[in-house]
Amino acid sequence: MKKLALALSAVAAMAALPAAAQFQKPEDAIKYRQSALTVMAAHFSRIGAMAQGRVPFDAATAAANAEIVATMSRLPFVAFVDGSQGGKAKAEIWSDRAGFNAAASKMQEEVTKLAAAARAGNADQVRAAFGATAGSCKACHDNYRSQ
Ligand code: ASC
Repeated sequence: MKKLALALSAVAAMAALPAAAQFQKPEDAIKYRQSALTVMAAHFSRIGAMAQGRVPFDAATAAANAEIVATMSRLPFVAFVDGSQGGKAKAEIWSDRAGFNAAASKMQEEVTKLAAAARAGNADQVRAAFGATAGSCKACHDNYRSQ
């Protein structure tokens, strides 16, 4: 537990560093944000499989995956640093930063609710929170991600 707390506070400290201090090259920032989003999606989809009834609901599995999604959801956005336009990121991220930040915050709020529902072990709440979270992913992708 102590190790986990240390690891999580290290993640929080890194996320708070200025982006320019974290990435030597724009490609590093692109790789970092894509990797974080990929890991987040992998764990989110495991909850989706339960929410959509493709696998039986298991509270501990939902909670473990939601915890990872919540941690990962804090990481990508510091990597949309100036000069790192590229990957699937649309130019609107840089021209409409306020809108992008709002979409990111909305997703993080929905993920927080998803994690709370998963910790409570309530399948109906997890299902509802999964849908709301997926909606927040899609809303951001529609405006800020190219296909
Ligand atoms: C996922 C995933 C996303 C979102 C999005 C929701 O599982 O990888 O990017 O959900 O598709 O619309």
